[in-house]
Order: sequence, then structure tokens, then C-alpha cells
Amino acid sequence: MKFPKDFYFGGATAAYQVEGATHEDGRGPILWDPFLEKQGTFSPDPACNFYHEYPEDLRLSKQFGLNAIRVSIAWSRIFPTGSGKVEPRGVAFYHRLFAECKKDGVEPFVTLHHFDSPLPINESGDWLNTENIDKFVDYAKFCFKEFPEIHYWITINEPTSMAVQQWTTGTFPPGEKYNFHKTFQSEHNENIAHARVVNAYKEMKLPGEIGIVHALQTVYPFEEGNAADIHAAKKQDTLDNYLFLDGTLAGRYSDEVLDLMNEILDANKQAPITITEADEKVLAQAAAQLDFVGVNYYFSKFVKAYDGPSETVHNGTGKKGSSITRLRGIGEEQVRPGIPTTDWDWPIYPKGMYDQLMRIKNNYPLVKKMYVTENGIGLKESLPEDGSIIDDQKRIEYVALHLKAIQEAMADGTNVCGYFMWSLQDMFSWTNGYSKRYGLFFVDFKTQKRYPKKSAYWFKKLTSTHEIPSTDAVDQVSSR
Ligand code: BGP
Repeated sequence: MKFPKDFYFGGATAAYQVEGATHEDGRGPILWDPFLEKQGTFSPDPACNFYHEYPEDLRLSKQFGLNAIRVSIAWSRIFPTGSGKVEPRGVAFYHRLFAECKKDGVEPFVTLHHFDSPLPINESGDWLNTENIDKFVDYAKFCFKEFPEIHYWITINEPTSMAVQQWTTGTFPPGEKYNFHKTFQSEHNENIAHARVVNAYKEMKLPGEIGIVHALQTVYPFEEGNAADIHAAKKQDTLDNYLFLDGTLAGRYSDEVLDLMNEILDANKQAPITITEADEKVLAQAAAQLDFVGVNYYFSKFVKAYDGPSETVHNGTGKKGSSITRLRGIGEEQVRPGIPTTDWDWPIYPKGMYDQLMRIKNNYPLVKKMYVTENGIGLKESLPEDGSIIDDQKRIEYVALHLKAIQEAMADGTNVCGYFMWSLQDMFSWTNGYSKRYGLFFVDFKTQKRYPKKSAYWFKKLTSTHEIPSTDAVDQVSSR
């Protein structure tokens, strides 16, 4: 089976993870700056210095046949404090970046918010404060007017990661744990922020398209057929996926998802969240006008019934087997025997990709088209001293299996229009620093030199044939 002619094959990035230059050109601080400084384990500078190296990354994209790139605009480069005065140097940078994309024939898909709320926005409650939603809408409208060269807009990247990691697992700033009330309220508010931006975009009658990107972690019961595990999996799915899918793709929350959310809140003796009638209208209007949904898929979860206290341990170092997630009123994650995991304990389960795409097709008929906006595997890699190529065979195999799952979903009727590798080049990872590498292009962070990995050559075959190459189909032997 071939991918269609107009299919996008891209690399994905995010401003804070690639740009570096956090003190340049009037950029305002964001929530991560003081958080990482206090943590003291790694710094967002230099990342892969995309702020200056972007022409090289786009040149490589072109050379390896990629016809799209995901980038995000750093809100605080445009509005250093989140609102008010515009920083023209930030605006000028993104014009330069987009012009370079066009020059190289690499279509930019541009995200407005990729985990990087400006510091004053974060300090005033982040997504929990509805005044910040007004500021987000103003920033979005500014970008829509300022950057007519952009055809594909994404409102928010992975609202689930933001909400769950800010308020449940505490790995994102401010690092609060097990506050399910704040998690769900923040999830709902992100749905509203997204919906208001979609509605504003459509009111402006612009010729482009607008979508959202969700991190979808397919959740299965640990033991098939076990009623308690099935219910636990449903609750985990509510926290991770279901509330977002209903809110953004159906435009209304089903009774089932509301009941499951309230069950979790009750079990934790936490207050219900606020959803107004006005909110419901905004969600319904946006879902009907949404152009596409982006699916980020890396792994699935297997969940067991559990009724103890909440406990989470984040594996941020690649020490296999060190992560723990058990949540009161939800369940406990445990990998089914026989399913391989990465060093960071992410189960490798391509069927989860197929099932998630099919779920959207079957349950959310308003959805017009989908893109796989992130997929890839983090590995520990270093530059071989003998000058040979970085042999990331594991990545090639991972991607091939997931592309196959996408093709199967396409054969079964899903309208998938593009695939973005996470990531284009090696970069900084929010909670794992610099040792978890995902790129098609290896980055030597000291010299900022790029080296195509074996997977880049394999990906080039894919982009030129539109067929999934065999996993040993790479003739190229040296990247230097
Ligand atoms: C997604 C994010 C990305 C990226 C990726 C890999 O959730 O959108 O920003 O970080 O996951 O995750 P990690 O860096 O934690 O391995």
C-alpha cells in the first residue's frame, strides 16, 4: 500500500525544546524557566539552537524529502508578558523562519501553545484562570493577522500532558500532585481556550485550516475481560483522553465521561468542576468548524483496578522499570507481560495507534481529517568515535510498525493526511533533559553540528517512494 501523493511527511519540533536563545531579542520568561533553574538538572539553553540553526534544519528536511515541519510560536517572544506590548524582534524571527520553510518547500504546521505559558500567565493560575483564556485568544488573533503565510494552525499541543503533569503527576510546573479537581478543571478550560480560538479564526474568514493536537494514550484493561480492570481503564481514559475528545471533537461531554470524571473526584473527596452553559455553546460551535485533529501517539497504557493511595514515580533518566503510576479512584498502570518497553518504560504497542485512529473515526463523525502529529522513540545515543553512522535500527523498526498501523487504519476508512516524526532533530526533553534523543538528525549539543542517523536515510526512502521501506533498506553507510 502507498501513502497518497499529497501526504505530508514531516518532522516535529516545539519552540522551547529547540530554540534555545532564551535571553535573546526580548523574549519573556515562561513557566519552565524558574522551575528548571530551581531543579538544577538541565537547562533549556542551548537546546539545539534552532533560533539560529533553523536554516540548516530546513535544508536537511528538504534534503531528506520531508515536505512539512511542526514548529510552535513561543507566546512570550511575541508578547513577553503574555499580553499588552508586542516584541517586534520576536515577530520578525517567525517571519524569517516561515519564509525559510517556504523557500525549502517545507510546509509549516504552527502550534500556538506547546507547554510554554508566559510566566505571568502561569503565575496567575495558567489555564485555571479564565482571564488567561482571553489573553490566549488575543495572542492567537494577533498571530492569525500577522502571519498570513501560515496555512495550518494548531491551537494547543497536548492539553492532556499539560493538565495531568501540572496537577496530577507534578512533573510540569508548578509540580502539584493528585489534584484531580484542578486537573479536570484545567482540561475543561483548555478545551474552552482551544474552542474560542477556533471560533475566532473562523470568524476572521481566513483561508487556512485550524486543528488541535492531542496526546492519545490508548488505555486497555490489564486483564482482558476483567470487569474491575475494564472500569479502571475507562477512568484512566477519562483522565487522559475521553474528556478532551468529547470536548473538542464532539463539542459536548457525554453523560458517561461526566459520570466517570465525577466518580474520580468523589473517590478523592474533591469538588466537582465548573462547566457553564456558555461553555457548552462554545464547544459545540468549535467542534462543528474544526478542520483537523492531530494525534500524538507513542504508547498505550494497561491499567489494573486499584484502591490505595496515589503514588507516582517518574522515570526521567531512562532507568528501565523505575516508573510507578497508581492513582486513587482510577487504577494502577502495569505493562501486560510480553509487551516490550523503552528505557523510559513506555510500552511499544502499535495496535494502540490503530485503535485510537479508529476510535476517532467511529465515535467522532464531525472529524474531517487527521494527522499523526507526533510519533517516535526516545533512545540513548552517542556519536560513534570511528565516524560511522548512528545506527538507530530500533527507531526504524518502531516507526515502520506504527506506519503500518496507520496504513491499516487508512485501509479501514480513517482519513489520515500526514505523519510527523517526533522529532526532526535531537532536542531538549521537558522532564528528561538531553539524554533522551528522538531525532532523525543527531545533534552534538556542544558544537551544534547535525548528523543524519540511519533512520533519516530510511525515512528518505519512505518520502520518495511513499511506501514503507523494509527495515533493513538503507544503503547509506556514513553520515560524516
Ligand atoms: C510529547 C510532547 C513533545 C515531546 C514528546 C516526547 O508529549 O508534545 O513536546 O516532548 O512528547 O516526550 P518526552 O520528551 O517526555 O520523551
